[in-house]
Amino acid sequence: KPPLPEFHQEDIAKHNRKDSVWVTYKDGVYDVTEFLEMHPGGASRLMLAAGGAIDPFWAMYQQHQNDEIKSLLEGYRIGNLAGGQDMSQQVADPYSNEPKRHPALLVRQAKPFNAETPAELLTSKLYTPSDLFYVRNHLPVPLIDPAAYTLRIEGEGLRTIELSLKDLKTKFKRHTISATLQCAGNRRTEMQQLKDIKGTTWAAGAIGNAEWSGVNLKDVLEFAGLDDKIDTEAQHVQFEGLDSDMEGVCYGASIPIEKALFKGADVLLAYEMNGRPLSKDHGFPVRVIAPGIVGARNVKWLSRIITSKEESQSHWQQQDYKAFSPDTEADSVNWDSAPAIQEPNVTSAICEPCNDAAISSSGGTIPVKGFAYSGGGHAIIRVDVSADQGKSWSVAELSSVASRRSRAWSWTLWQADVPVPKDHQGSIEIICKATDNAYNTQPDNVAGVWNFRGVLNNAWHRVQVQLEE
Ligand code: MTE
Ligand code: MO
Repeated sequence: KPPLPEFHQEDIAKHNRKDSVWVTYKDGVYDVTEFLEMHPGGASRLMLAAGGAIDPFWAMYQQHQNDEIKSLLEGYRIGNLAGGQDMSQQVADPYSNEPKRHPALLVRQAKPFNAETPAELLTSKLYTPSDLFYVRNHLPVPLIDPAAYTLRIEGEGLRTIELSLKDLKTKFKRHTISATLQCAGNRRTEMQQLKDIKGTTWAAGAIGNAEWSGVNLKDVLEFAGLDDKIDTEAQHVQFEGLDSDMEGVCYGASIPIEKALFKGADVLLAYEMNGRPLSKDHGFPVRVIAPGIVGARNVKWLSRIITSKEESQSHWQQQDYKAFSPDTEADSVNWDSAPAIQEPNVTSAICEPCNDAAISSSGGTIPVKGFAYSGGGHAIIRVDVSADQGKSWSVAELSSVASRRSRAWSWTLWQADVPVPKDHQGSIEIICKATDNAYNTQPDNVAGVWNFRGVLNNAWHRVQVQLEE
């Protein structure tokens, strides 16, 4: 404990206005007034803790608990809590009820839980086993009693209704679709290697494909009275989850209403994944599956659906999950200058061999496997693979779940036998790129698509391998 003045809680509590912001952490007192505008989560988030302890906030958002942030905070220390108090002792862990997880998942952050599927397990099946499917949680997993669960539906053009889980299962036709979910931050590490990015570190495994069953969102909206041929002013469908932060603010997102209503839209309120009830991590008892749309809009633990003139005003719709120019910086960004990500761009990745693998070159070719995916229902039409820096390309063999025109919601798995370049020096780079049915394809390098949130990285995917005789 540094030899600094001691302060009582009552003194600290007075420093709760923007011109003087004090907080405590463990046994320390900090004047963070100057840091306020630099807080990555926004000044208003930090103001919630002004005049008091940040320990409960850091227990919720444990991404704060690293040496870099702790030493940044120490730089603002002005004193110690009187009487040797340590506030962290009084905070309950909001993550004490988390479900058990498969040990093979690669955990990128423990609290909230974020974990991806290991590359070598990703492409063995067209459907990713549910317990190996990546998990992306922003908050603790909510505890939900399925018998007490209700889904509220309201908004423009609707009468307000509430449906139980039983209502959903018995009053509406059951639909099953195959669809891929991918986090917008998938492949962020490649961007982080170029230039530092704050955000969950993802290799290429924040993606998975599953069979989802539930009811059609369109059927439920119509049941609540929506008639899009008449006068509805609804332009967006907002979703809210039952997971919430310390102020009771829940996870939320929205999709444009046409995405829910067009013929063949296939947006589900899903209660099953791969033929079994949803697991806790994947949204039990009901989640949105908006196929062809980025993971963030597929709201889990669904509690409310609101048709509206407006998009969701949630942090994740308005101040996250948007991509900007490489020169746009976090502290000066105008969030309103870019639309929320909906349909992700075409991407692909090599899953086998993995980076730095030692492989035999004796057969003259290298077997390469991976996935490709494009948003908006675009089918993958081709994947090209090169082992000589793009001088020559092998066309991969594709396999995918059968899909109808403009409704290719599932990824494509691929494999290719790529010739070993004759002049190799013992180590080579393998590259892949995919093309979708709109002839969209991938950019060759990360630099041009780099953005400070590290989203939508779809540069050519590259792995380095060592060749052995
Ligand atoms: N829904 C709620 N309620 N809370 C969340 O944190 N995360 C979103 C989305 N839905 C999230 C959510 C994000 S960013 C992604 S990528 C997907 O869920 C991940 O779904 P999964 O964990 O089932 O793979
Ligand atoms: Mo995500």
